[in-house]
This record gives sequence, C-alpha cells and structure tokens, in this order.
Amino acid sequence: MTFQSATRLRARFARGLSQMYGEEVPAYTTLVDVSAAVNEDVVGRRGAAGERLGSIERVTAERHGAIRVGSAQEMAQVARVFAAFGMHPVGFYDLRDASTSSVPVVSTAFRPTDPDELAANPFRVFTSMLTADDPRFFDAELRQQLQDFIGARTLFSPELLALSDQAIEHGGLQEPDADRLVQLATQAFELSDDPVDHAWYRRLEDVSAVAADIGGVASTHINHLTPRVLDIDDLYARMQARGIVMIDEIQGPPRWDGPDVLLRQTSFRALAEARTFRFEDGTVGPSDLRVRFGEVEQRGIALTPAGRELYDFMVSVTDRRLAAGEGGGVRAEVARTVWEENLPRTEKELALQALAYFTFTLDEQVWAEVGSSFPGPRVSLTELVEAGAAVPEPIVYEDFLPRSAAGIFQSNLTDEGSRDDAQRGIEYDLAAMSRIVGRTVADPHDLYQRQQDDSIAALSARLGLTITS
Ligand code: OOG
Ligand code: NI
Repeated sequence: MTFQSATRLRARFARGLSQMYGEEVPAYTTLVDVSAAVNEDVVGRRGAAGERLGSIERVTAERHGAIRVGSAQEMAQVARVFAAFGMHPVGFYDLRDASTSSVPVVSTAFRPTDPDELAANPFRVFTSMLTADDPRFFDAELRQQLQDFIGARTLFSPELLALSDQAIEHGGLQEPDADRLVQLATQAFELSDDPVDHAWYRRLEDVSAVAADIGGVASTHINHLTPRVLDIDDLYARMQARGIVMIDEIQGPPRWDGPDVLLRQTSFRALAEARTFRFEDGTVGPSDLRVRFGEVEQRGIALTPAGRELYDFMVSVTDRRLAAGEGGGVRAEVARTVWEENLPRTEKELALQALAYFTFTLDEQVWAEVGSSFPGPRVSLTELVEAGAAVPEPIVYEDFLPRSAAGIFQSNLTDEGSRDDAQRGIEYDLAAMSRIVGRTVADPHDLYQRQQDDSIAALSARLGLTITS
C-alpha cells in the first residue's frame, strides 16, 4: 500500500500545487470556489447532460498550470519531472507569431495521454520555453547575457531529477520517496523571495515582460493555475459581480445554442505581488510585479483537422466582419452569427460530417430493432449513426489554442515590448520540440483519432461486422 502509482502521484502533485498557489494568490481560491459553485449549479440544472463532457468529480479536480523555462536544458529537465507524474508532451505552439507584441516563447503541454489516465486526473501544464536565440527579440550581447544567467541557475535539484527518473522507471514510487518527490516538485514552482536584480529585470522588460519573468529571476514559478467550469459565461458574470475585473472578452468560441467545441477561456488581470529587489544603488527592498493572474476555462469537443479548418475559417470571417463594423463591435455577437451560419447544430451532425472526434456506443434497444437490416459483412459508420444504433459520445478537447494562449499572454502585458521583424526568426516545430524535450511530442490529432478508432474497432467486434467510414 505504500507504492504510489504515477496516477496517484499526479493527483497529489496537482493538489499540492493548488494548495501552494492558493496561499500565494488568495484570489485563486475565490476563483476555485466560484467555479465549484457554477459547476454544482450546472449539474443541478441540467442533470446528466451537464456531465456529458466530464464527470463532476473530474471537472471539479481539473486544473491546468502554466510555467515558463529559459533554455532547452531546463525544458528537458522539466519533461523528466512531469514524466514521473505520467504527464507527456503533446502539441507544439509557436506564440512568437501568434501575437503582435513581444512574446518570445515556444510551447508544449504536458498531460496524461491515455483516456483512463485523463479520467483519473487530467492535470496538465502549458510549458513555454524562452527563445533566447531569436534575433528578432535579442541582440547578440543580450542573448549571451541571458544564456549565461540561465545557464548558471538550477531550477530542478539533482535529488528531484533522480527521484523523477526512478518514478519513470517503476511507474511510481514507494513511500517515503513518493512524498519527497511531490514535495520537491511542488517547491520547484514556488515563488521565490530571493532578491531580483532590478537593473537586469528592467533591461529584459524593455524587450519583453515575458522574457523578464523567465530570464530576470533565478527560479521559476507557476504563472497561473486554471480551474475548469461547465458554464464560463455564468462564472464571468459572478466574478464581475464580486468586483473582480475580468479581461474584456472570453477567448475562443462564442456562446451559442449548438455544441461547445474546443476551449473557451477568460482571465482576470495580473495582481501586484510583493517581491524583493536588489536595486541599482545596492540596497535590497520590496517592490511589486504584476505577472501572475487568474484564468478559468470551459472545455468542449475536440475537432478533427477538417473541423479545425472550419474553426479557423469562422475565426477569420468573424475578424473580417468585426473590422467592417458589424455587430456593434462586439466579437461575441458577430461570432455567434458566424457559428450559426457554419457549424452543425448537433453532435450527431458533427459526427456525420467528421468535423469532431467521438467514441461510439451501441444503443442495444435500437440495434435489436434494426440489426437485421444490416446483414453485413460490411456496414458504414454513417448508416449506423443515422439509424441511431451507434451513438456518438464526444471526446473532450484536452489541449490549448495558440491564439487564445497568445491572447492570455498579451492581456497581461502592460507594455508591448519591442521586436525587430526585419531579422529572420529561428524556426521551431514539433520535431524540434521533440529533440529539445528528449522525447516524442505527440500530435494531439493522433491521440484523438486513436481513441475514436479504438471505439469503432470495439463496436465492430461487438457487432461482428466490418465498419467502414
Ligand atoms: C501561458 C499562456 C497559455 C493558456 O491557457 O492558453 C495558457 C503563460 O502565460 O505562460 O496558459
Ligand atoms: Ni492557461
């Protein structure tokens, strides 16, 4: 009973971080409380339909964190720590080009990839790496100084890395090592009291507030920890009513009366937090920084590449109409109209048009009635869905959206920073990120597709029929 599996360790890690962050940022606790109240109300109001995209237990415990590291070496190390908790790199996000202001990072997300592991505890961490080598942001001198500064610090102790490697090897750890691992991993993301070099921090801030947050201090910290809600509009209204100023808009898809897809997010502005500085005159004293904020999200159905293309098209139509002055300049209004014009209104239609990912269950009762009209040996999935024999169950989107992520970064920059777009940027992609983290970064579409294929294969075995698409 003293063996702690990676699944248990992950749940403990998520709880440990949540507790620590709640002590550091009391407004986070408010957000968690309001989220829980919203979720209870949704399930009370809508019953089982309210839990269609995740059980109330899963959703209530669900969080994503965001952290930022400074180099490929730090990225590879944090990947080892997360792997100990059964969290693997998924997806590549290039936020340098997703934003107009200066956000010099490329990112991936560490999360469970197996559906059962996601159901047990879906903790995920959006992890960004500073691109110190990108000349659009940093000249040769600053790049060297940054690399020296980051190269000289230790974010993850040898003890933490050794325990992580052991946990990876055995799929978990015995106590008391398990406890020690959770403790060290949690502490690695604690806000530090060590004095921040004021001149150095400000120098980086001139280029990018994100660069200063990453490379201006000697440790890393959680930037935000995000609870999941089942009704983000309700949450937004309740937070405003409590006097907490949220960013102007909910990022991602609009509210509408069809299926929720992908991810909707909103945040409240970064709060001033006391930090200790070493000033230019050599004195050490307090000042404050605004870098950490609160964020909340509502998750919808994962879209196939075709669905994602449609989504991108709808976003660009929304942008165009908004620029032309439609909808009184209110994005959510314009977007809702665009959604109503383009996106199917039902999950069944999304499945039939292969725009979103689903698993399929058999409706035994319907099958008893219609089964004989499908003598086989082949039957198409479309026929089964149309007959109501195969019932599509949505696969939840477990990842992030680059434009929303850039919006989240940007909404909290008080200053645009500076960038020189005449310079050629350094290219990064999923393959480059895999080399950096030292393990294969999964393509999210492959994971969703596999889950869908597995469920079709199980249905096929159950019916004794070959199911074609
Ligand atoms: C990460 C921003 C991205 C999200 O939810 O899209 C993100 C950061 O601010 O470090 O967390
Ligand atoms: Ni986030």
